[in-house]
Amino acid sequence: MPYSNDPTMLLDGIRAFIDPVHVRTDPDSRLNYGRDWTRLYAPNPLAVVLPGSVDQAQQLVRYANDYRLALVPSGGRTGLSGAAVACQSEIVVSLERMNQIIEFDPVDRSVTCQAGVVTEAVQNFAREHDLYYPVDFASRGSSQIGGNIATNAGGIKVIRYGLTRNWVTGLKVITGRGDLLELNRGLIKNASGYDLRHLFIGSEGTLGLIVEATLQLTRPLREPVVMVLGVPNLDSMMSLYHVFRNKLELSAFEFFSELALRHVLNKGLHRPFDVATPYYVLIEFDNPEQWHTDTALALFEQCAEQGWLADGVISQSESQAKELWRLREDISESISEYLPYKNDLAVRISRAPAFLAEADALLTREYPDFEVLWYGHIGDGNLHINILKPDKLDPAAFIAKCGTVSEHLFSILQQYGGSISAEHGVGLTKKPYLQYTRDETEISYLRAIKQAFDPNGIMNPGKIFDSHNDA
Ligand code: 2HG
Ligand code: ZN
Repeated sequence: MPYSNDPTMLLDGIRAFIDPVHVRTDPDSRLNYGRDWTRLYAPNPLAVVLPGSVDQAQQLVRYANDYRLALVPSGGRTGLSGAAVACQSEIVVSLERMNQIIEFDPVDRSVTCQAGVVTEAVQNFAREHDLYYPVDFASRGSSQIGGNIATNAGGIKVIRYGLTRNWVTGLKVITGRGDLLELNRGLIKNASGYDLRHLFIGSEGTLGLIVEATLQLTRPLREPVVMVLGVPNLDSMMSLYHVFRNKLELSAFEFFSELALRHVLNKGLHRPFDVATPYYVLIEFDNPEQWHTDTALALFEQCAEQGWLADGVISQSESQAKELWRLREDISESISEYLPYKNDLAVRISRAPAFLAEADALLTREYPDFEVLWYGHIGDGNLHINILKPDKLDPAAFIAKCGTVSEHLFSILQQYGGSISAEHGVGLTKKPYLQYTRDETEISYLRAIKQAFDPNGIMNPGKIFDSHNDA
C-alpha cells in the first residue's frame, strides 16, 4: 500500500467504510475525545472515529496498518494516567456507539456486551436480574467496560471480589495486526495453552481493540452496612483492619485523611461525627443476620478501648450508607481543580504499615509547603497519594518538583516490592517510572508481546513504554 501524509485523503479513505458523520474533525470532538481526566496534556488528535460494528472496527485497524496511522482506543476517558490521551495527531477510536448488551445467560450467570457499554449499565442490568457485577468505583456512570478491561480496573470492592480480571470470562478483540480473536468464549475452565485474554486485560490499548466482553455476575451483597471510624494514626488503621477482617466478611476497607475529608466537606457534605481525627476508615460488610452488626459494634468497643479509634458511625439505612460512601468516593472529584499530582501505589498488605511510615516521613520532609492528601483502598494495599498544586506555583515547576520526589518515593516502594500503579495504569504519567516495578528483562518481554500483536506499532503508541517501532 502507498503511504500518505495527506490527512484529508487519509480520512476520506476511512469515510469510505464508516459513515462520514462518525469521522469527526471538529475542534470540540478533538478536544473532548483527545483527553482523559488527567488534564496534563494538550489534546491534539487528527480525528475521532466512531465505528458502529466489529466489522467497521476491524476495517479501521487494517486501514491503519496499511497507512501506518496511530490509533488511540477510547472508552469513557475517566482514566487518570493519560492512557487514552491523543496529543500526537493520532486517530481516537471511540466505541461509544457499540453500547449494546448482546446476551444474558442466567445459568452461566454471564452477560455479553459490546465494549462501549457504560459500567453502571452493566451493574443495573445485573441488579434487574437479581445478580451483581462487583467491579465498582466513583466513575461508574461514565467509564465503559472496554476501558475497564483495558486498565484492569479495580475500585472499592477489590478486597472481596478482586479486579476486573476476575470477572472477564470472554473477550472479542481485534489485534494490532487487524485479526479478530475470540478469547476464552465464556468458559470458567480452559487449560488449552496461553490465555491471551489476560494479556488484553490491562494492556491499555497497546495490543489491539477490545470490542466485546463476556462478564461473570454473582449474587448481590445482602443488606450491606457501612461504618466510618475516626482513627488517630496509620498504625491504628492497620490494627482495625486485622481485627475487623478476622471476624467479618468485609466488602470494603477504605481510608482517607482529615485533609482529604475537608475537601468533600467544602463541597457540601457533612462530617460523619463531631470529632475530627487525622484519618478515617470506611468499612462495609454484609449483614444478612443481625449478629454481623452486633459483632461490628462489639469490635468497635474493643478497638476504642485500645485507643485505635476515637469515634464512629454505623449506617442505619441504605441511604445513610450511600451518604457515608460519598465521603470517600467524592474526594477525587472534589480536588480536581487543584491539578493534583497523583500517585496510585500498591504494596502487599503485610508490608503496608512499614511502607506507610517511611512514605509519610519522606513526604512530610519533601513537601513542607504542599497539601498532601492520603486516601485509597488500603484493605487491598492500594494507596492514592494526591499532592495539590499551591495556587502561586507554576504547573510545570510543580510537576517537576513532584517528579523528583516520586523518584525517592518509588525507590522506597521498590524496596517493599510494590507497584507504581495499582489500578490506574501506566499510560503516559507513570511511563518514566515503570522500571521501579518491572526490570529491564521483564520490559523486553513486554516489548516482544507488543511486537507480536502490533508489529507496525499502530496501537496506542508511546503508552506504558516506548516500543522501538511506535507509529
Ligand atoms: C479513587 O479511588 C480513584 O477514588 C481516584 O481511584 C483516585 O484521585 C485519585 O487519586
Ligand atoms: Zn481508587
